[in-house]
Amino acid sequence: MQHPIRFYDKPAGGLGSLNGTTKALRSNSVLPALKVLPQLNQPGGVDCPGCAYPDSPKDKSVDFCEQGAWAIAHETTRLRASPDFFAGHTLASLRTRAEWELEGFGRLTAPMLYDRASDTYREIGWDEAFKLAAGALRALDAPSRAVFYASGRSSNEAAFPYQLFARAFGTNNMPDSSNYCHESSGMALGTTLGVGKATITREDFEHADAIFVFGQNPATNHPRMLGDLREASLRGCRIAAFNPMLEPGLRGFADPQSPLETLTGRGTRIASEYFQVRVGGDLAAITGICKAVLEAEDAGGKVLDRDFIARHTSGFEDFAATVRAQDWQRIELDSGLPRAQIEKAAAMYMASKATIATWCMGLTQHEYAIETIQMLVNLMLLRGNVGRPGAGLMPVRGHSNVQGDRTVGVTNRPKKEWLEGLERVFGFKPPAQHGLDAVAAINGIIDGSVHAFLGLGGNFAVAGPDSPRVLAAMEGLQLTVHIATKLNRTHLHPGRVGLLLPCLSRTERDEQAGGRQFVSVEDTASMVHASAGRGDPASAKLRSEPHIVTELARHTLGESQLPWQAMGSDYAVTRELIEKVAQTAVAGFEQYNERITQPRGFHLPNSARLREWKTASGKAQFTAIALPRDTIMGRARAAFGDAVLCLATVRAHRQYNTTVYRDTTGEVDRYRGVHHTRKVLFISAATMARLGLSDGQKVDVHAASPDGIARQCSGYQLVQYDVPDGDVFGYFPELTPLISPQLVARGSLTPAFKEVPVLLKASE
Ligand SMILES: Nc1nc2c(c(=O)[nH]1)N[C@H]1C(S)=C(S)[C@@H](COP(=O)(O)OP(=O)(O)OC[C@H]3O[C@@H](n4cnc5c(=O)[nH]c(N)nc54)[C@H](O)[C@@H]3O)O[C@H]1N2
Ligand SMILES: Nc1nc2c(c(=O)[nH]1)N[C@H]1C(S)=C(S)[C@@H](COP(=O)(O)OP(=O)(O)OC[C@H]3O[C@@H](n4cnc5c(=O)[nH]c(N)nc54)[C@H](O)[C@@H]3O)O[C@H]1N2
Ligand SMILES: [Mo]
Repeated sequence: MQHPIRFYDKPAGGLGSLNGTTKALRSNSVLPALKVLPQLNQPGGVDCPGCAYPDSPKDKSVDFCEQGAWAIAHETTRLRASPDFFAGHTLASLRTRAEWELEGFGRLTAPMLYDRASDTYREIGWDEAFKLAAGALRALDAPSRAVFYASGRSSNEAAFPYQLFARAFGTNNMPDSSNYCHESSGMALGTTLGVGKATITREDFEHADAIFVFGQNPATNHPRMLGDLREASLRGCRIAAFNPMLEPGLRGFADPQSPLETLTGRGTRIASEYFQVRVGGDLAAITGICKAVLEAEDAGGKVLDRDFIARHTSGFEDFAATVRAQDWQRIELDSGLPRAQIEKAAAMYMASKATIATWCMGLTQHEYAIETIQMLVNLMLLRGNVGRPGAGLMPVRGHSNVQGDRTVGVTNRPKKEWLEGLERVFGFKPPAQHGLDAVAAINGIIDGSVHAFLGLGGNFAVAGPDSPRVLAAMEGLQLTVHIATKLNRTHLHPGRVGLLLPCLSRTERDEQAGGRQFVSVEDTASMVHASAGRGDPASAKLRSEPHIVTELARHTLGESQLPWQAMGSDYAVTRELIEKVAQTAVAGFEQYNERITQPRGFHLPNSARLREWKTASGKAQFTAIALPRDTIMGRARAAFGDAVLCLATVRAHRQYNTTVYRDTTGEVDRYRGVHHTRKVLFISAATMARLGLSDGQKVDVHAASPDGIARQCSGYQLVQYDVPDGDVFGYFPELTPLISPQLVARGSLTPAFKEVPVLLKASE
């Protein structure tokens, strides 16, 4: 059997990225993509539909990355999944296809309705589609039977009418991709700093002395951030990475825009220190750093910002006492890091005058995600690292407008002020009771209490836990409506009325009755800016997301007092309405329509950045957290024995969430060196030796599920890799069937995608 790994010993970026960009273009669509790329992330251009990393505040002629090029090439593909295509493929046959094949059929071109007799999707007219959806929604016995899912790629101008539709219909059942993603970050920051968003902007990277990067693989998922880290490193900023996997992409980076680095293949060092915590060990590691800082203070080191702590914070004494009470042995055991390393991280933190902490899914998709991020806030508060230049916290968001969708009301837990704003502007009383989040929606679909599913983008069932069971259960729904650009597996399990409604993508021209439209999005640093597609639509039958959403609403709710048609035909109307609702709920939307035309848009003020604390105590809040004893892995090992391993599901280089890209040269995960197969598990030599397994061997992965349901994925090849003993890593979405919906983060209920107890058995 061929070993799938070829060790990658070059810095990230460089020629590999340039080749990757060229391949992206060759693979699909040279001309359309080449037209889009120069406009990407530029004033007056298109916001990259890839990640939510902020645009450059400087004038840069190029502000896109290899991964953006792949996203654009796949969006502007010439391939079409047309009605003829669907006529020739039953859903049963499509269900046997791999993720990349579904994606590879190309753009959807016409509205389709599922026909059970032929097991195919068939074209119908738009008006008929809207009427069918409206009829099925109105036939539900209660509004709470419906869920309105949103993936974070939609614009503010689509998301706002979507949440208005759900609430005017009578429900807050608005699960979104945030529930799967940074929910824990929003909650942890909200309780401690009073605002659930990053306290820094991209400029701050130019002023930091130290940057701590937790649980993030930016070479693959936020390559533009790697450019900022490279510049920081070049000017002497120290960078610490906390990651159980030794990620080659975090160690060095050759800037594809630097001819010297690209040609010599010699990059710039990114992480000056690499801390290989155990999976789920960050809470203990950060507790240890806090403890070392407090010990240095006790030894007379004067390392705390006493003035800041006194003036701006609350809860310091409780927090400090709890941290002091944690013993080093326990910290070492739980974090997987020796005390000396933790003290090294603490020394680095104490030597820095301005520190930034960033994080991504390595912190959020864990049982104790909220506590971990709260502990990180504690650490930053100790030296006043919030609300001054070059210092602060940044959850690096995933989907390009996931933050904006939340700002304009897409959430199952709306704030009171937002609902009051809706009532004031629209004159109806929105439901106050919180709705279903993603995991609750999954449970509702499985237990039959949910009857209708609408999805504004995304791949709901495949992106969530227990995908096979959820997909099967979706066929029992009265209604499924998917607003999408491309085919995916969730679409292959339609309800009794099953609609697939194709929409314009972000790179395409959007003409409405009110003229040519543009949309707006908010990045992870709270910059709201415009995005205007110019390309020809993939099909004349495509409609824009705002049009589809407002027409669905109008057909369902009738011509009430709500201005559906105005919002669907002139997005300036929507922005004006957002501004009105936001007036008393979200600061910073004043003169939205005027300011959105500024070249780089505008920044939504962040109260914590201004050192105004909108918390219960009116101060920045320290949180006293003791290391937990009751854990997912502890419970699983007690029930299933010591052979239980902790599986963290991660992304490969050639994928965007559930969208898997096929690279004809077989490259799957460049920096980790994986080729030709995604069915691999990264595992340490020590773990293999302990379990009697060997490198390259094939295994079946069995979930050590808390609910007793058998879950299995077969035929995974073991790859020896530098990871902690007891932890294994593999790719989602393929391994998602192992995940029980009971494995969630406390408080945020985000699935613990990085903390799945599994057992390995040699394949027959
Ligand atoms: N090209 C591309 N770009 C993307 C995406 C994509 O799929 N493709 N997805 C977008 C989205 S929605 C998101 S949310 C982001 C995701 O961006 P990331 O969070 O970078 O993505 P993951 O692959 O989930 O990687 C998480 C990292 O966390 C590490 N990790 C796992 N467990 C732990 C742990 O317990 N502690 C620590 N410290 N680290 C851990 C893994 O080794 C890995 O390096 O990227 C966005 N950008
Ligand atoms: N096991 C495991 N599961 C995970 C994660 C993990 O780390 N491990 N990460 C989680 C995270 S962080 C996230 S954010 C979720 C992502 O969950 P989702 O957002 O639901 O999934 P995506 O794969 O991003 O959605 C892709 C689909 O979106 C549609 N699409 C693409 N562009 C557009 C557009 O412009 N408009 C519309 N209407 N549709 C469009 C296409 O049909 C495409 O198939 O997955 C989560 N799932
Ligand atoms: Mo995400």
